[in-house]
Amino acid sequence: FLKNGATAGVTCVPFSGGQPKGGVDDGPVEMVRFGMLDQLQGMGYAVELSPGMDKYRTMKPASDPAIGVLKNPRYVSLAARRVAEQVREHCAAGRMAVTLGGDHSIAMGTLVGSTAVYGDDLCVVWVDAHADINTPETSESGNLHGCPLAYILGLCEPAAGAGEEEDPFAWVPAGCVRTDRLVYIGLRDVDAAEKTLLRKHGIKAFSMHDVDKHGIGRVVEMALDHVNRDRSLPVHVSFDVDALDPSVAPATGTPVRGGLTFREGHYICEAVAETGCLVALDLVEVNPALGDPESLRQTVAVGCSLVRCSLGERLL
Ligand code: B3U
Ligand code: MN
Ligand code: MN
Repeated sequence: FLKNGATAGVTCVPFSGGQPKGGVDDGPVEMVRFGMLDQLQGMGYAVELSPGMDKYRTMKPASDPAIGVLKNPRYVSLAARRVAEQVREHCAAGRMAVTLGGDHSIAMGTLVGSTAVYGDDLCVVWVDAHADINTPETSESGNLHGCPLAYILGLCEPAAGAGEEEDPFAWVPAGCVRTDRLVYIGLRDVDAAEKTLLRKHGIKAFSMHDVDKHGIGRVVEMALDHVNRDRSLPVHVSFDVDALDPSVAPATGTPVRGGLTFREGHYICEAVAETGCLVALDLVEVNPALGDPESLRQTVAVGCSLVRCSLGERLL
């Protein structure tokens, strides 16, 4: 799929509006400061950086009252819509689209962008402690980083006749990712209503229980078999750093015990890279404001190394 796979199209999204904790907007800058772009160039990639990343901070509407339970709905919508356009441009140019968040609500944008180019062939591997599939009806927190997949898969009830004014996410093509082309790895903190949605729509998920039971090698193989048996379809990996155990990635907004080890996280990235099918990668929820300087360094470093492994860095 990648005509020009040696170019990484990097989009930095300093955005925190999908959840309440400040600091996650500094994730991308810290990763770049740690050398992310130089590291990709060192691996032989040309790097094309999306312009105007500071706009994500300044595009916050002056007034953005909650719609139902949903917090910052207009801001999240505006940011994700811009992400969608920047990712779409990278994919359309045949670049490997790498998006550094920012909270996970921005994946609404990355997936609209990648599917705009690859259509519903696109397979999604969602690596996360959480399912991020709440609808506006099921969300208890009102935080939109817990909702992106519900919009993408088309699980949200469209308010009858609602336009942009009532539904800021009316621009998201509902169902742009097929439910049978999504697979989760790493789940361990899933709301009751989310479990019902996963069951109802027959969405494949490998929890930490499955990782313990089968080992990460077998889990990744089963996950790829489910969405992409022939290893012929384009793959988008959306990696929430909280999928990793908090001992490995402590600087994140909603750490959950019992997560992926350092190696298990990297193995997922390496195994997807080996298929040659990766077209887009999100690395989200690195929050440099949480924890001591060593926690921050550790989390930023692991974020960068997950990106490098996904883009083909090998141990030998
Ligand atoms: N499912 C909960 C919690 C959560 C989701 N994503 C994160 N936390 N990081 C929610 O708020 O929707
Ligand atoms: Mn998460
Ligand atoms: Mn997430």
